[in-house]
Amino acid sequence: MKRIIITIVLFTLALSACAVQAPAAKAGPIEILNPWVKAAANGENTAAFMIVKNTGSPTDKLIKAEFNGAMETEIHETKMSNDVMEMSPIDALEIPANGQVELKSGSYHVMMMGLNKELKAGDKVDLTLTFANAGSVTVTAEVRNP
Ligand SMILES: [Cu+2]
Repeated sequence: MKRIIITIVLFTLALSACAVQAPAAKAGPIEILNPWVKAAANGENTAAFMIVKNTGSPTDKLIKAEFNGAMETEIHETKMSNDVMEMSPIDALEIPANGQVELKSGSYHVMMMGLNKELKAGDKVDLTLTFANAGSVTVTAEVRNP
């Protein structure tokens, strides 16, 4: 009896693709990773999430977020206040030198208020982020179901 065992290690490729995440956009030392927007109906509010990485120095600041598909777009933080989660706009989000900040649910996020059309899972939307040092960068974010 003859047995041939062939091992194809395709999963190592998949693993390395996960470990080394290519930035979605770059501005100087600033890299934007995994940008996405929560699906929402026309007229609703939604939020964008991502990792903002500063691969250099000095410290930078995200000072503005723009999205032309909403009435207003702001940078928000979420805080616990008397056991209630509250979010409020902030003027700037500090991105430490050689560090990163994750915008995620329950934390910092880009708030998009009053959508002028429905955002469905799979859609792509462009956001413009402005940093104090690195300048402006346009990021294409995928709409996902939360
Ligand atoms: Cu918010």
